[in-house]
Amino acid sequence: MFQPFTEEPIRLIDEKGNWIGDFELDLSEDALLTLYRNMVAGRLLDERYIVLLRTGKTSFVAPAAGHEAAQVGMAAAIRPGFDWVFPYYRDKTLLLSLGYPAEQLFAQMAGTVLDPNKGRQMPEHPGHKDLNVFTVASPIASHVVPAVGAALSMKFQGTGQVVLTTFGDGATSEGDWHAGLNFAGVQGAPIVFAAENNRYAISVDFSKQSASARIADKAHAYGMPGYVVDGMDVLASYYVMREAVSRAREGLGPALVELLVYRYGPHSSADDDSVYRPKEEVEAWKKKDPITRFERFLEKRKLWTPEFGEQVRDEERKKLEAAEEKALSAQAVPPEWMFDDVYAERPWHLEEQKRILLEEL
Ligand SMILES: Cc1ncc(C[n+]2csc(CCOP(=O)(O)OP(=O)(O)O)c2C)c(N)n1
Repeated sequence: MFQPFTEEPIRLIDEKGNWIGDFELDLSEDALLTLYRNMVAGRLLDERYIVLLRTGKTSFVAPAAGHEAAQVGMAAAIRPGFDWVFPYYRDKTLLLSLGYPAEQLFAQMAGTVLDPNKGRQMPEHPGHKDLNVFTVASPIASHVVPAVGAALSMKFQGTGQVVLTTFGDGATSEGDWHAGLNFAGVQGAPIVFAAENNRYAISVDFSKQSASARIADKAHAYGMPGYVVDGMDVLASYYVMREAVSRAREGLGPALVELLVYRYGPHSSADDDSVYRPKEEVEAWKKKDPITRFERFLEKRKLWTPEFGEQVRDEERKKLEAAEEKALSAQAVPPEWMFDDVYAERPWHLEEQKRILLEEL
């Protein structure tokens, strides 16, 4: 349905909220409203994380406001709990939309016992075995190679599963990234590579990252289609991802999807973005907000009013408040848990270290 390697990003909703696709929209009203609700919930979750940081309940946040449409569109295009996701640290809205329980995300941020990973990762590094979510890894692009390996095993076993892996524009300069795409292309692995291109890798802007006009162009070299998408448009993000996922599921091999987004906040809580980008640039991007754009679209279809928007925000805020309360009132992860699950059977030296730690404590 979509042509790869377009010069202009693929768009289905214009900034006024008009549908500009050349095909029939085949999503029910409920499905459209779920996309909306998931974007609102992701934005609110992001805001709460910043409050956790400022109140000393967590130590690190990677703001994701501006990435919601891309992440919600991706989540809707795969089968949660069946397909595998290898995400990166900015994917809270993707994970929430996949059904990752909010209380477990909050518990991961605060290191309480409700974190399925037992508080062993730094904040913004969740993972979920039951949901087939690979634990986020800090070294940029290091998850891309294992994602390809997982996809290849699915191909060999004929499971019909697909892998989705996400990363930022900076990740595309890493050797791992190129090795992963090359191998996936050669082997025809059922994987979709999704670049959330927010134009900056911390302070490094895209012009210093790559001499290619588009990340999607790099797909040529690896023998797969590359799509560039307006990632502030939730329907474009969804439909292009859906096509890439179904190609992979049918055995047609991998694809690279570049979603053009913008992060409104700093790179992380350890960054001051005012030193490398003008405030006016951020403000201009906020005017293209993906949630507002989708509200305009829904309004034209009589599915949205300002009162309804307020109601959705209230409902989602209440759900998140309850989840946060549950997560943060749980016990802090006991330090000795670090010795669990390292090996199937704990070797003598870890027993020894555990004993010493408990004595010290
Ligand atoms: C291998 C490696 N090098 C450097 C870093 C430090 N670092 C953390 S995030 C980041 C920028 C990544 O930017 P991008 O991939 O564009 O994603 P974004 O954070 O913009 O969403 C860097 C360089 C790292 N974590 N791993």
